[in-house]
Amino acid sequence: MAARKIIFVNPPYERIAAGYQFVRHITNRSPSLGLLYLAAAVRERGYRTAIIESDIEDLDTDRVADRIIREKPDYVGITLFTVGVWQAARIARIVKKSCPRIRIIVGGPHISSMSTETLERFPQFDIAVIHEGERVLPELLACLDRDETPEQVKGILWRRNGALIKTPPAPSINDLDNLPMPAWDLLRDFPGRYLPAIFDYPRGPVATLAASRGCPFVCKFCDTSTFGAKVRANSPQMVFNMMKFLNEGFGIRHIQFVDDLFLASRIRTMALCDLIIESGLDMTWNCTARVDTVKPDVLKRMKQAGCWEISFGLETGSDELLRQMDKAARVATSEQAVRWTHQAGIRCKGLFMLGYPGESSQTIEKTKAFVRRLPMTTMNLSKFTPYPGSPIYRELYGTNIRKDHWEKMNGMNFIWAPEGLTIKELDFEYQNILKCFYKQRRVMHKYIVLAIQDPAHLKRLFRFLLGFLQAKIRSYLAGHRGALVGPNQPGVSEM
Ligand code: B12
Ligand code: SF4
Repeated sequence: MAARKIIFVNPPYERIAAGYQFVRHITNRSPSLGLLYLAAAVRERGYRTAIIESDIEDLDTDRVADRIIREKPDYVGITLFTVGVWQAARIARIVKKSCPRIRIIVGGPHISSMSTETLERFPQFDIAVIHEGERVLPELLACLDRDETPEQVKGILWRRNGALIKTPPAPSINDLDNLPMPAWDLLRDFPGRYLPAIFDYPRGPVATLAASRGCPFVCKFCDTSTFGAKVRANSPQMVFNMMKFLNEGFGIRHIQFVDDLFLASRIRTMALCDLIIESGLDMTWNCTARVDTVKPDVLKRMKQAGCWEISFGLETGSDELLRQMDKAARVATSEQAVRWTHQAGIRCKGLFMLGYPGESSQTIEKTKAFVRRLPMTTMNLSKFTPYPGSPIYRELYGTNIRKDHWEKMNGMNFIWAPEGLTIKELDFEYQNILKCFYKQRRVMHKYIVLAIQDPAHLKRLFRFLLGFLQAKIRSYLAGHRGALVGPNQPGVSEM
């Protein structure tokens, strides 16, 4: 029997407004690390496999579906963030209509908390894999290959005669070092196309890595349902091996660590830094850390080992709001961590959130003052979104499932407003907070230095500006008087 085939899909979820496609030149183009791990795990068992990164390959739902129908795999595995569910459902519907025998399997952060609701709503998804997939998926496929029902496979939700059956949870993966390395070789044009957002890295090419999984904290806005509370980690040697493999095999010069808690263990961090320093590996990297895990001595070693930037979830300038989010840290701790990082010569990126329950004009003013006085190099401000799987989702909506909002859950839309503020006011303050930070001369200066150090940034900026100009000209020629419009993307109503 010829080897069975599975195509993995990261569906399109970019919500770039019609007519603004040129924005793609400066946005994040990171692949799904989850799909890279899954593809490696099934390939090891003899399956033929491919990965479609829809947004990065510039494919809309119809073109993704066409490609799947052309390649006629036995299985399709789709990774789902909440924001991508509707587009994924559209792909699955088209594929099923043309090739009903193809099994559609879904997994990912959205499925870890919303498996039942999602399979109830979308009959075109056949089976859901809940939580980590590297061990469950090969077992599930082996069972389906034999035409057996998968009731013995742990960690899935499947359909039997129209009813949904959930099997007991699969054990979490503790021996991360034994997983095969992510299958970067399956990505089309890796690493060239897979850049983070402009100015978010010192020099390309760039790849993402996770050195650990899990987080024991329960910040109320955060969805930790995929990996749970138990922290599991790769050994420092394995992380180092993966960095070296990427450097020697693909010429990668910068790594973005995507762990929730990169600094969960000081011992592991120091050991990894020692390995990098001793080997002389010429790579830079960035990671995310909690403000209460950094200390000057660790920062110093991290800097020596190539750490370029640390992102901190600072969220707000108000202690009261931090308390309401169940964040352990307070504004003073955040400030200390940012100053230590700055003093160590590491760039600092502040991750903020606007519109959390309890936000008010007073807390917004505190955040503005906070972003002005911190020595950060860059900041991200997301619009508060109650993601399914986060404690605040249950608090705000109870057991109501707000499927109507899924499409907007990308941190760039306010779908909820705290008492005393309207969404219009929040949108206005969103711009103001960003201006408070980005209009500072020292911030602009850092961006100019970065552009000079790596002109690739300037090239991206140039393409963006050129695209903008072309879009404007097209608009005038079409009689739209400069307004940027284009064909609409399929929406919820078209499902
Ligand atoms: C890196 C990252 C990104 C990257 C890359 C995203 C990507 N494509 O993977 C970028 C920066 C692009 C990104 C963007 C966003 N992100 Co993000 N991101 C992460 C982060 C920090 C790590 C993801 C990761 O690589 N994990 C490691 C890999 C190995 O795990 P994994 O992808 O989950 O895959 C495993 C399982 O889920 C499962 N699985 C996954 N897919 C499938 C498919 C099948 C068929 C099967 C069987 C199993 C399976 O098996 C995999 C292996 O074990 C997570 C936090 C986290 N802890 O996961 C947030 C997280 C996934 N992001 C989140 C969000 C909300 C977003 C945004 C929507 C908004 C935002 N806050 O920025 C945007 C949307 C992007 C867009 N295009 O519009 C939320 C998702 C919540 C939700 N319910 O949707 C998370 C969980 C953060 C959080 N704690 O709230 N993100
Ligand atoms: S925000 Fe960070 S520390 Fe808080 S629960 Fe999420 S991953 Fe853990």
